[in-house]
Amino acid sequence: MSDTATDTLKEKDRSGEVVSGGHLVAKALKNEGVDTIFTLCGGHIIDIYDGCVDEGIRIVDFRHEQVAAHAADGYARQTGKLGCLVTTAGPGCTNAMTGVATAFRSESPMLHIGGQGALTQHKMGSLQDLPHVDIMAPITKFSAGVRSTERAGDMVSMAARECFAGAYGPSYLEIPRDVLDREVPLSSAVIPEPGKYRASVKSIGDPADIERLADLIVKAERPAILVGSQVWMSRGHQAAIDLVKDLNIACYMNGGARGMLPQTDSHYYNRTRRLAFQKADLLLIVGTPFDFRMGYGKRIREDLTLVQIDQSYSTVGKNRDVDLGIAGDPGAILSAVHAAIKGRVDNGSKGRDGWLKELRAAEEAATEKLMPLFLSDQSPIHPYRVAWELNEFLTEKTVYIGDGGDVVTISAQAVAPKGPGNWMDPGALGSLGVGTGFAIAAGLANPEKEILCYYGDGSFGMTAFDMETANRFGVPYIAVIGNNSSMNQIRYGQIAKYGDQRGNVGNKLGDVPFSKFAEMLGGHGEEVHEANQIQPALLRAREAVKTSGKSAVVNIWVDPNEYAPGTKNQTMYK
Ligand SMILES: Cc1ncc(C[n+]2csc(CCOP(=O)(O)OP(=O)(O)O)c2C)c(N)n1
Repeated sequence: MSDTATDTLKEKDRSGEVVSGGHLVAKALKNEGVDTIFTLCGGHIIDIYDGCVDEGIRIVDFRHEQVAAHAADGYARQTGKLGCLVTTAGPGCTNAMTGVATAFRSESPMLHIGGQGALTQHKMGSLQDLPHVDIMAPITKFSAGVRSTERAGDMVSMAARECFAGAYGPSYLEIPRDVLDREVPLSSAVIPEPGKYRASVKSIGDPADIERLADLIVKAERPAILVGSQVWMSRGHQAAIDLVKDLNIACYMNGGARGMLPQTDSHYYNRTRRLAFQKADLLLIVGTPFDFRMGYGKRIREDLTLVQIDQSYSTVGKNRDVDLGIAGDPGAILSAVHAAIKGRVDNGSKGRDGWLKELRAAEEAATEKLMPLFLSDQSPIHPYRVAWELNEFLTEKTVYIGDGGDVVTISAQAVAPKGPGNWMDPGALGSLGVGTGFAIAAGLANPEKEILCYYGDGSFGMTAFDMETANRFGVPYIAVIGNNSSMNQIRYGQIAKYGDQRGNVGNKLGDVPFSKFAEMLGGHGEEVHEANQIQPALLRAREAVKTSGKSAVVNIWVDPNEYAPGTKNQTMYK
């Protein structure tokens, strides 16, 4: 057996009698259903790559760990399986933190495996040494170090299991270089068998609560449901769709659940959430917390019957009292309630037509009000017009990713993804820079889909260089930039508070012709200055991506003096 703490160049033993830590990691990842790792190389982690080669696990290497981390998160969102990020020690880990933290606040199941200096050099000041386990602990569900080669695979399984315990989320595992490189007899290694180390997470809570909820639903005259990201992440969306349609319930979607119902569905609502929160007699909140995006629950009428279903026990009733709370799997719970209702003589669905009509009329009125902005042909281009054109452009097979401040907030007013999983956003951490990693992940997970990322110019500048990674791995995408040469979402509040002179400080960017960036990488680029040129440019970009296999950039110059309503009343801070 080699002592790889000192002999890092000793040729790998391929006899099959021994196995190294990196190979055990790869075996355990394979058992978890991981088919791809997202990474940026470093001497501490290369044995994992060698293991992945043996196990047939695809290695997607990036130019920045933050992007790799967002991609691992995005891959989990898109596949419903464990995402896996592998980074080297020290800066490899710290660069990835924003991606891991984004997954933490978005409840996305990803395993981050990080390198560390050799155990034999513990606390001696080895290259890139940092206390990773401590650093990562507050932004993961589980953070631990692997202390022996024999346990490397076992600990991967343990960390992966934690990612799916309750509300999903990330885990971190630090593996010292010598632990990873050391070769041990195969017989001494612990490798949990697939399917034998997990309980089902499809729990429905107390069956009596299912009956109670069934009662509440059949008796409700004005029910509404808000379906959140957990429902998509746990793939409970079909159960939600079946319930909503059969019971005739007004359905609102947020986060990853957007696209679950298409805009054309009669139960789809999105502009009347506030009204529904005020006028419903029964409101079901499923898989989304009462956080700032929900005004901490304050916008919901006090005396309606409020039911909260969540994967996490500790999210139920947080910030807002509820009448009934159920912790468990959203899809399993909704299916169980639906089944319980099927036995009832009258499920109450017919009596709700008037309520749905009332909401529909309000939806239409709200859309009517926005139409002049959506169709504005002003110059410089109104950001609402971009949002409208993007929505017109989307197909059932387009995954829409939003990465930016104001322009992206505005886009949510018009863009309605046309299928489940076709919406990706950073979630509660509000991290700019998710777009490029998400786009690559979405492309790798869905080779048959078109990927479009709408960026602010500030956001595009943060992580765009990994567009080269997208091109290198054959997953080109359409990048659309709402370019206002500023960090507008922040700028608005600064101008309002400090006036024009002091308000334009620290938020202005240069005028960058980003189309040239796509061209530099061998792709198609366009600069768009007129509203009527948006759609033709998008269509040309679609064609160019198909024919060239390279990402395209449509750089749309938008009016820097137009802002989203949420930015104007600073909803995010209330
Ligand atoms: C990583 C990160 N840094 C800073 C912020 C604060 N922030 C929120 S919106 C915004 C401006 C974003 O500018 P851009 O992407 O160009 O979109 P715009 O608001 O101009 O439409 C900033 C800096 C953030 N959310 N995330």
